[in-house]
Parts: sequence; structure tokens; C-alpha cells
Amino acid sequence: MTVHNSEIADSFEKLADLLEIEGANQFRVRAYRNAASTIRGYPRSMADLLEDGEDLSELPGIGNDLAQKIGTIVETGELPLLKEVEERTPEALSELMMIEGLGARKVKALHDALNVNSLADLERAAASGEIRRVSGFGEKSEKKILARLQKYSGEEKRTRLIDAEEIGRPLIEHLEKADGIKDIVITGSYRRRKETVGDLDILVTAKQGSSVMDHFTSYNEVDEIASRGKTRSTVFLQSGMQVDLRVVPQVSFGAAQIYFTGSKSHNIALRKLGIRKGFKVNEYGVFKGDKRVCGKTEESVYAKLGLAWIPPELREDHGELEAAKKDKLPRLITLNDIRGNLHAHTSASDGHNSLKEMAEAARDLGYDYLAITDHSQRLTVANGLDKKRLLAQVREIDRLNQKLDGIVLLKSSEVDILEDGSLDLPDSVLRELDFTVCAIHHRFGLSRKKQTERILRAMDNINFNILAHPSGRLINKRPPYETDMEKILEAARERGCIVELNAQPQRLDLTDEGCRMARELGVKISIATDAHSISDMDHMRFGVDQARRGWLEKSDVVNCQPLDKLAKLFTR
Ligand code: DGT
Ligand code: CA
Ligand code: CA
Repeated sequence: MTVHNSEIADSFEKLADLLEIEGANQFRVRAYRNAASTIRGYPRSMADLLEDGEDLSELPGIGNDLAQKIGTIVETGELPLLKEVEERTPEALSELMMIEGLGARKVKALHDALNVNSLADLERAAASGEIRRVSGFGEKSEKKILARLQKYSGEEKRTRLIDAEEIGRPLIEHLEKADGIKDIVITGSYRRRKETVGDLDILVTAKQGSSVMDHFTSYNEVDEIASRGKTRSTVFLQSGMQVDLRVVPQVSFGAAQIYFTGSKSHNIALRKLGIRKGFKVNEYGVFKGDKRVCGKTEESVYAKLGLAWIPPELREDHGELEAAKKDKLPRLITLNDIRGNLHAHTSASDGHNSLKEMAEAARDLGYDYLAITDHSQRLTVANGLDKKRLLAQVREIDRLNQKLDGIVLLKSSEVDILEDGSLDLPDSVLRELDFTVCAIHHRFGLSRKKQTERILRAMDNINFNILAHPSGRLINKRPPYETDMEKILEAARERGCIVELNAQPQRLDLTDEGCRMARELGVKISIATDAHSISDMDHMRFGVDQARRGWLEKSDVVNCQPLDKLAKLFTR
């Protein structure tokens, strides 16, 4: 069996969680988290790299020790150190950190005081009123835990888009080798570029359905065949992912693509529109009585219904049919429109590459500019820069810009927003920068009102330019902190602040919904990778996907602007 990058990353993340709960050295915890993020986002699989005899310790953030551990996981599917730690500290404790307001420290406190070892234990302890008696907790936090637990248990387990890609790509390569196969496309939420997917829906056209099914079910990662037919089958892969495969004739390919791309509510709206126009719409085509009037291409189906072709990212029944009818669909932003990246770290703080390496990588991507936004000093675990180090970096960037061709480095900082809403660096230093990226990295548990006020107060500072990862959520890992996002976006517009759409695949923050709200309120967005290494810069495409789901056009996004226009947006 092949070990995927996402599985290796998951092991390291779990190890980091458990070590953190045990109170291990924060730098050690951070090292495992960094490694997880490098591995998850890496464009090639660790298994392939090892097979090619590459030295993993040359990857960003991976030393000899971690390289060896990766090798062990690839070889055996297991990480002995994780097993060892799990013997001391129950594995389920890391899941407790998913509950809002429960960090490592609080999980440990509950474990020590009440022997809470699982979500079920936690629920029992909260329901029986035991939690309020543990020091550091009260009646209010106990209630919150209960409410959040109920919400959490209702959430199905979904796979992050980047992990789904890693699972889907080799499967498509396998299917391409099937006899008689013509078209292959992954439809469903994957094609709509949703941040997480429930399962993969693959649609193919082929002469002979049954030989395609043989080929599909014999894929070496198939764990269980749930159902098998001539035109549809469902399997579970070893990763746990469900895959549905449908085979349709080519005359139906467009209609089937629409149907299986969804969303369900988009399909229902289309079908209703069809009925009003006297058509029956289904996965085989558009029918007038028994006669198929079209179905071969998506365009033909939409056109028959009086609609312009609708990009998959918009197919959520959020007004796209109305817009398509009036030919008023947004001209969605594309990756090609991006002219620079406004959030990146170097080895001066917690990144893995030098200024020069980052600059050259950005230039190779065709960018005009790259902003260096190493952390401010508050983030000691990330080796944050104090005033002196930051000013030295500013001078170094000035010198480097003299020498660099075809790319401009912008001087910036990812400045912490402190609990009282002040910024982590004095105004005299902030003024030396081209602009600032400001973010919350601690005190996630404040009330909605206090957290919102904290951000508003920070934005009052004239040196505040971009609000980074505005909700703080990590997909499948940490819920957003509580804020009034509408109020924050309104305040940003009033003050001339920009809001970030962080493109890290585990953040994608703003959400698609947040992007729509921002656009309606007239707030400008920066799509930025928050790159900690050269290869992280490729994650821009996930940010663009999310922006497209949020109806954003080129003109909504500040880093689609040339440098001279961009600079003006930083003057408040
Ligand atoms: P997921 O897998 O939860 O991330 O979301 P989807 O959108 O991929 O949903 P899935 O896999 O259940 O079904 C794929 C597509 O098939 C869905 O987007 C629309 C279509 N579909 C599924 N069930 C129905 C249905 O009952 N009615 C209609 N009109 N379409 C459906
Ligand atoms: Ca699906
Ligand atoms: Ca499905």
C-alpha cells in the first residue's frame, strides 16, 4: 500500500498535539507541526521521493531525525514514537482539542482532574456538572463545551481539498489506462472546488461500461467494493475515501457533468427552470417529451435553458441562475490574474528559505512583487523579529532590491494583534514598512464581543493594512474564534483596510461566504499563500479557487494590481 503525504502529515500533527498536551517543549511541538505542513503541501509524494533516492532532510523544516521518521512511516505505515506517546497519553485526547475553547492546557487539566480521555468522557463530565468545579473552568465554559460538542458530533468527517487531490490524481492516472475510455472528469464538490469533499464522484464516457468497471475495482488502493454495476459502482479506498464512478454515453456527457457536479440545490433549480420551459432535465440530457434535444456539452444544456455556462464554483444556488439568465455572471478571477503575493515568511522567523530564494521563486512564478511578512516578536515560538531585527531586515531588503531583476520585495511584517487591540510593534517601526499584515495568534477564547472589539481597535491604527486569516480556523482542526464578521468587514471598509484570503489549504480563510460578504460590502481582498517555503507558494491556486466560490473578480483582489496601483491602496 502507498502511504500518502496526508497520512504522514496527520501522524506528525497528532504527535504534536499529544506532546503539547503532555507539556513538551514548544519548539519541539512546533517542529512536528511545521514538518506536517511541509509534507502535506509538498507537490510530490514522500514515497516517490524516497524511491528516487532523494534526501528528505533537504526539504524545508525536515532535519535528519524527521527524514528518518518519514522513511519509517513510508516503509511500515507506522510511527513508533507516536505509538509510544499514545501509550502514555490517550490518542483520543488530540481530538478534544477540536472543541472550541479547549487548548492543550485545558485538555490536560480535564484529563488530570476528571480522567477525561475521549469525547464521550467529556460529554459525560460536562453534562453532570463536574467540569465547572475544575480550576480554570466555570459554569459558562462548561455550557459552551456542551453546545460545541453537540455541534461537533453532527459534523461529518470531510477531506480537505488538497488531500482529496492527492487521492484523486493517481486514481485518474489509473483510469486513463482503461480500455475504451474517452473522457474522465472528477465532478461533485471536488469540481466545485469546495474546501472539503465528502466523497469523489468520477464521471467517464466509454464504449464498454463493464471493462471500465473491472479496471476501476481492480485499482490497488481499493479496500472494499460497496456496489458494482455496469454504469455505476462505489468503492472505499484504503484512505477511507468513498469513490463513486458513473459511466455515461457521450451524447449525455454534458448533462451528466452538470448533474454530478451539482450542487444538488443547483440541479433542483435547473430542473425547475426546465419544467417552466416545458423540458425535462436529468443526467441524460434535456428532453422534450421523449426526444432528447441536447446533452452532449454543458454549454448546450445551459443554453437550452436560456442560461450562460455557469462555472462549477458558482453552482450552489446562490443566485447564479438569475445572473446567468441576465448575462450578469461575474468574470471570475483566475490564477493568471495574480501579480504578486502579500504574505510570506523567511528563515529569519519560522520560514525555511532566505529572502533571496523566496524572491527568485516568486519571480519564477511570474510575479511582480513579493511581500516579506516575518512574524513580530510576540510569536517567540516562531522566532518573531523584534524592532532591531526587523529594521535590519528592512535594510537588507533595500539592498537586495537594488540587485534583483524582475521582482520587487515589499517590506512588511505579520504583526500580532495583542489582547487589548494594540499592535506588537511601535508605530515608529511600522511606518518604516511598505504595509502591514496583522493577525491574531493568541487568546482565541475571548467572547464574540471582545474579540470583535479587539480587531476593530487594531484597525483603528493608521498603520494597519491587511487583516490576515480573519477567522483563525484550521479546517478539521480548529474552529474559528468567535467574531462578528460582518461588523469586521464593515469596519475594514470604513477604515480602508484590506482583508486576507489566506490560501493555505488548511486555512482558506476568508471562507467563500466571507468573500461574498466582503464583495457586497466593497471590501478589497488579498489572496496570499502565507508561504513558509518556496513550494508553499504554489498554494495560491487554492486561494483563487476559494475566491471564485466567493464570486470575486480581478478588481476585488488587491494583488491583481500592478505595483504602483497597489502602493496607493496601502495609504489610508
Ligand atoms: P460531498 O460529496 O458531500 O462533498 O458533496 P457533493 O456535491 O459531491 O455531493 P454527492 O457526492 O452526494 O453527489 C454528487 C452530485 O450528484 C451532487 O453534487 C449533485 C448530484 N446529486 C446527488 N444526489 C442528488 C439528488 O438527490 N438530486 C439531484 N438533483 N442531484 C443529486
Ligand atoms: Ca461528492
Ligand atoms: Ca457521491
